[in-house]
Amino acid sequence: MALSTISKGIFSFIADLGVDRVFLVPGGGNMFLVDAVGSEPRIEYVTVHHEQAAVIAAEYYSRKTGKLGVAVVTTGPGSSNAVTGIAGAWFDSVPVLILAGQVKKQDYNVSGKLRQSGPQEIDLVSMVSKITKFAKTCFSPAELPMDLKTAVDLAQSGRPGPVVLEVPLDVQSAITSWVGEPAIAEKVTDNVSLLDGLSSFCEELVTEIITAKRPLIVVGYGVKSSLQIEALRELIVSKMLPVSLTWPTTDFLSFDDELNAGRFGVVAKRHANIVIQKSDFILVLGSRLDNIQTAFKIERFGNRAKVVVVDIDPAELEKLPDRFQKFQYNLRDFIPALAIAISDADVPETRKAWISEITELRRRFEEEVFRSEIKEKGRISIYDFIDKLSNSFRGNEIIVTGSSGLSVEVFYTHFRNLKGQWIALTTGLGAMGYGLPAALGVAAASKEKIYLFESDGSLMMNLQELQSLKTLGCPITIFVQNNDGYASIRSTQENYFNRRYVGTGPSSRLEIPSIEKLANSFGFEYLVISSLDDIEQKLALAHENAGLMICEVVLLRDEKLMPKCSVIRTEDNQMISAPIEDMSPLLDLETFKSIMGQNIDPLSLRIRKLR
Ligand SMILES: Cc1ncc(C[n+]2csc(CCOP(=O)(O)OP(=O)(O)O)c2C)c(N)n1
Ligand SMILES: [Mg+2]
Repeated sequence: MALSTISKGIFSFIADLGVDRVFLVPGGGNMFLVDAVGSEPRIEYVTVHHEQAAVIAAEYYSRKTGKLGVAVVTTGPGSSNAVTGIAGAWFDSVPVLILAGQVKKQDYNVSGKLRQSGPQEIDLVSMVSKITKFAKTCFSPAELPMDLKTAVDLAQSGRPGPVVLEVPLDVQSAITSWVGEPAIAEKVTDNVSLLDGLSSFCEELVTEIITAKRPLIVVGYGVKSSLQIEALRELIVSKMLPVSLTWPTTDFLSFDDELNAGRFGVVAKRHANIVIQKSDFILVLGSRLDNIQTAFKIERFGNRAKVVVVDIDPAELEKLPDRFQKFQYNLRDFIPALAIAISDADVPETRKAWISEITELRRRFEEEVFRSEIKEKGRISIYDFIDKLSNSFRGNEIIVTGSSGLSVEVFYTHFRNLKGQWIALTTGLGAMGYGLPAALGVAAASKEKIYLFESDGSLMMNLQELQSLKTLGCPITIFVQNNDGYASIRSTQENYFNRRYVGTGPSSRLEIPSIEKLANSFGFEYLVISSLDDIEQKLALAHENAGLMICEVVLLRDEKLMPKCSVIRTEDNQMISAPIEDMSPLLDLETFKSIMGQNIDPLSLRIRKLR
């Protein structure tokens, strides 16, 4: 019987899962794990320059491939650096395994009374207990195969999410005959079968969908993470069902598809929110309907509709108002079952009128753009850039964006996505610094050229990963939005603090270095867009480039994000959120009533008086 280290067994097991890329930062505390990744012929490791980036890259590898993402970090600072990435994968339900080094058992702070016992020891397991599905320090080589299998099963089953396995040095190096073949896992509690009543529920649902005059399907990220995008798309196209999308499902249908009712929320195109409030039957699939999506008033969401929600997570269902009908199913089971139940149903005549109404609303508000009145020489409006960028694509591109800031918000409001594009961001955490490592994870998973849309402040937060992209060498064009720092926070400081700027731009001690010099030092080709005159040619050059390119886009510094659902101050200094369908700049009352009917929310009258 051949003997090897436990670490080699771990990566043999991971390679058996089909995982072919692992992201890592080496250290003393994970040295056997690192050596084992390097020796596993089926895995190509990707070295990054910060553990936060390793976890983010693993998250995006998973998003792109549908497989488990894997990151290897060392103990102490390697582990604490990983925490932000773990939080991001937790909120967005992405299966990532973090293998962390740990001091050997005899050095470990067993009582927990000391701050530290072993060299660089830190208790990652306790730190991430609330943001992981499973986190364990595995002290026993004999138990490790089972712990690993349990961790991997949990990460990928039920509502997916990150898992952490800390492996002490003496366990990493333990000699074993285990070569990574599947271990028997403990019963994975998350794998409960949720099929009770599924087919009769689907049949009833079909009747409601067919009899509704204005049905709408809300497509949440759960549809993507349960790998049901194709199946749902086929269903909605064949049954002509309009969909409302969230930012992470932007790429579900092209922007101009007649069934695409838009991306709704606090920051959205006006028609997208109006359609939600005009629908009479909404089926919400795998979307947690958070405050940013419902404009802080879940009770009013779909207020003229019967709302049915299907989600895997009972806690997400429980938080919803009693007015909603809630069903706990895994979309992997539910969507195929619905497809069968609806297959023979005819599309009712009324559907055409509803689709035309949506198309009409979209045409009316699609072009609604609020450029800054101010002109600055050598700077362009982000609205113009997004417009030209949308036009410059042909379809089928891979596009990754940053996760925070005004530029990203404008992107998800105004970008016109085309057929076949794959678009991704991490939403829940909303952290700066995601763009570069996210692009790295996707680049490692894909052979094709990728595009990254990122803003200058966020770029700075994981700048070192430009080098990881260079080392990986996959073709990429990075559009860096230069608006002199933190435009979104400057806007807050303008509105709430009478323009007392603190740490948000060059005048308040926040500077961004020359993007051109950065491109040069990291070995990227450089291009700058600062005028509309030659923007098409420049974009064409960016598309033609088959290497590594940074394209700096010099933007007006302080454009406003519009339209949006405003927060309005009342006479007695209370803050109230405007109704989701009534975005600012507010339409005049008669126009608004002509769209929504006479029966509008009284709040719409009140906010017009307060203005
Ligand atoms: C890690 C992290 N720290 C702080 C914040 C708070 N924050 C939100 S947006 C923002 C500024 C973003 O600037 P930039 O990336 O340049 O985008 P812009 O708003 O300028 O388009 C900050 C500091 C955050 N989201 N994430
Ligand atoms: Mg900026």
